[in-house]
Amino acid sequence: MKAGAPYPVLTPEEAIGYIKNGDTVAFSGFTPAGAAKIVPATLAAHARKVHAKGEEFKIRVLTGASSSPQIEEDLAEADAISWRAPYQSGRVLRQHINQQKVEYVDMHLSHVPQTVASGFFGKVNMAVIEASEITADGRVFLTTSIGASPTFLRCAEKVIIEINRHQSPRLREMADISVMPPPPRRYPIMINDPLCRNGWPYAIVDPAKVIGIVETCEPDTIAGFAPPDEVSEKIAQNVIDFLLSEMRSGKIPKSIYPLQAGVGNVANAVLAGLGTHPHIPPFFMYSEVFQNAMVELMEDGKLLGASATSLTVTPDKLKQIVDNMDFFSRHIVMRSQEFSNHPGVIRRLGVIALNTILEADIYGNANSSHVMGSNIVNGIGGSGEFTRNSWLSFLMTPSVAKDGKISSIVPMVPHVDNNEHSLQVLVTEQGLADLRGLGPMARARTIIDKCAHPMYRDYLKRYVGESGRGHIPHDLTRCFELYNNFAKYGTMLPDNP
Ligand code: 0RQ
Repeated sequence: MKAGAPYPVLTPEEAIGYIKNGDTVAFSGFTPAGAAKIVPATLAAHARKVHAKGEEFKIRVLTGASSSPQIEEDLAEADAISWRAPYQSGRVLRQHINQQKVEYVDMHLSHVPQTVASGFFGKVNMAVIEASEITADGRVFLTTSIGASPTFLRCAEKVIIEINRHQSPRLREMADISVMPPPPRRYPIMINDPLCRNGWPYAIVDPAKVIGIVETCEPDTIAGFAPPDEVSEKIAQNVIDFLLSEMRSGKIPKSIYPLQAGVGNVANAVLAGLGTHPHIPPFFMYSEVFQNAMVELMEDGKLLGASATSLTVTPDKLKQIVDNMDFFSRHIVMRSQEFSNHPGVIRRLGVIALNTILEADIYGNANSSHVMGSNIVNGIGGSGEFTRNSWLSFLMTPSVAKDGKISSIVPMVPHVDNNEHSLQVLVTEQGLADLRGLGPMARARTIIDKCAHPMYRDYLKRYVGESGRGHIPHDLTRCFELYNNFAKYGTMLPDNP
């Protein structure tokens, strides 16, 4: 069928007329990459007007992961979100979640498509999806992310397409899109190396569901990273030294397995360090987000290829990719998040996972999402899928936060999202604890000696020594003492100078 769509062109104001108070709306986007923009911004303005009249207007918001400022900031500031899944990283939205104004479902990202398709979230009333083109027969060419959009297009009752003229139509050359059928008819996933393709360059929608298209011309809003600080660089160095020693001993093959790197400055510093180290061989990545640092590494031949679900790069880097698409489309595959984060594929490829946490306890349970056990920062994101299923899992954190007033190594974490059974190697700027093969007491000794900041080591050793017997000794009257101290005195160890 000839490309060129017979869909009405709507103004954003006309489009939002189809979205009602209480609706569940699924927006495209995985990070701000490929996120819907003009429709949520117009919806936020509409919500403010409705609220000014004293009427209710809130929607339930689904995305692939975190999203555009129009969703995380504008819609949240307009008090127009009642429920949000599966991940966020917005300042305003975070506040609303912690004030319990927004109900937040923090979940593993590969679960999103099947959770939506199974109806576990109820009906999706509307999907708003950014694309570079939609054809008359319902082929939708996505832009800088795939995320969960293929499933949103299939499952939503109605669909609005934001055609973003700013996004290059050539982005489709990296897309490899398919949707997993429901169990028990699931087929083996034919991803046997990071660049395998098993789908199509487009997602599919029933044209009868498409209300219309809204035209826009806006770049993704993606900020660059701060240059790595001293602590991040030390953490990176500890990771690199360990990988090199494992390669020398033959535990990691000389050609090194595919890497995954999480979000944040520490992960970025590790990636940059690995990429520039003369003894780390060229490598592949099987990750979730394709980040800035990876563009140069790929051009330099250090990064041989990458699988991801979004191109979360700044506008200059995106231009570099688009201008050199003949090269990059041979080296990058963008998949739906049910494949980029699929536990079976991560296990099959032997991924080496590098993610950042807020804190860990002396036995190896980690918290990457809730400060003091209560206040959300972002969410678990893809870190659980990669940490649990990788061949080798690293979790990284500075040993202290807030100028040393908080220790990132504690007797018991008050929230666990990556647990002792998943974590293999814990890293801080102090050193690296290889926990493989260690029972709880040996883990505690290793983590305290290698990873805790010196000013907290004696306290942690005393805690273990005074906690009695058992497989994993704990004194339940004291396990949160450091947090109680912080709440009372503003520092975890008030007796320390
Ligand atoms: O507070 O904002 O007031 O300054 O927490 O800390 O060090 O700036 O965090 O940007 O490196 O992100 C875990 C949040 C780290 C991130 C986390 C305070 C600290 C600061 C933030 P301020 P940093 P980073 C998917 C990858 C989960 C999701 C994931 C994350 C603020 O990496 O969201 O991994 N991870 N996705 O001062 C109290 C502590 C603290 C603390 C730091 N112990 N207690 N506050 N802070 N440690 C997988 C992929 O494939 C991509």
